[in-house]
Amino acid sequence: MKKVVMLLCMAVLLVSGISAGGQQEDDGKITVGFSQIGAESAWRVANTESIQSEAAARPNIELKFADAQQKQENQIKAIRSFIAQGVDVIAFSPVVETGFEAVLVEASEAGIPVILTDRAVDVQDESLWVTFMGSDFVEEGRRAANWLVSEGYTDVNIVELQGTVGSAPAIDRKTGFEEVMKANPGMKIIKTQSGDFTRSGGKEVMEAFLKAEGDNIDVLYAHNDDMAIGAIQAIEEYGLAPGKDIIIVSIDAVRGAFEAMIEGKLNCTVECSPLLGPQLFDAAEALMKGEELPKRIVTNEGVFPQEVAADVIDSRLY
Ligand code: GYE
Repeated sequence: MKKVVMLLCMAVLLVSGISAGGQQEDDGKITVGFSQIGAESAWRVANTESIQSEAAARPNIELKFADAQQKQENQIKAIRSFIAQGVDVIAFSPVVETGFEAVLVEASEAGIPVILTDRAVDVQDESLWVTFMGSDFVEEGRRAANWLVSEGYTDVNIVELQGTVGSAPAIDRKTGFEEVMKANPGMKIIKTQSGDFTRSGGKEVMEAFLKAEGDNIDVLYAHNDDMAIGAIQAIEEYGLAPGKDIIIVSIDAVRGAFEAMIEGKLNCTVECSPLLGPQLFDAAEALMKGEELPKRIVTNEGVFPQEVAADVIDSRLY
């Protein structure tokens, strides 16, 4: 009898000691593999901080964090390595929308649930991911355009700094903005190009816009604050006053945008919260308890025009 009990105990230990991928010791923790895009913007840095600090604050969470340095191939490699390590949950913020199907099928075959944070993927089989948490980027684009309309900037030449080509926020922020433009035919986009969501990209592309169009530009719409901040520098170097000669609206609402607004150089920022850490680990814990998650978890966000910048800057968390 003793022998049988011992054997049983060993079997239980063996089974419980091996998780989905079969190589991991079970210390009662939930292991989450997270593939981050990189550190292209202040938004992304705040997003990483939110995820890492929230994981550190939860004793039941073990985070395996991988930085893809803006390369999709690195994200795919990281996800494959999470599968091989047998993590409990995979989470990632896809740099672009397409091209993730194969690796998501591999995760699904390994029985590992996938949570999308911040950005969506474009896959036919939506059961390949459990939930997508993050902002409504189309709505952000609408909000940026609606702010211009509400200020009377409806008969304007606009230049647009797009985010990373093929990324969900670049595609959606353009769509939302153009939707509002359709109802306001005096709003024209005269130049549009990607600045890859970086300050240096924003500056470089704005320099080219100014070279081509100069005084013809009334408004700059930047898909994120970092590109707007880079563009502000280009506008000043060109000899125009950002925020006055060229009206600027951008997205994210990071601290740098509030500083630029207080200096009168940026006119409006549309909020996009990077503080997804708590939501992410709540979802991972719920999954491990066998709970059902909503397919879409949308972040709550606002719009901040220049007039309120000084009043709210101290309450900003990123
Ligand atoms: O707006 C930008 C970042 O995916 C919402 O990525 C995110 C975007 C954010 O680089 O600053």
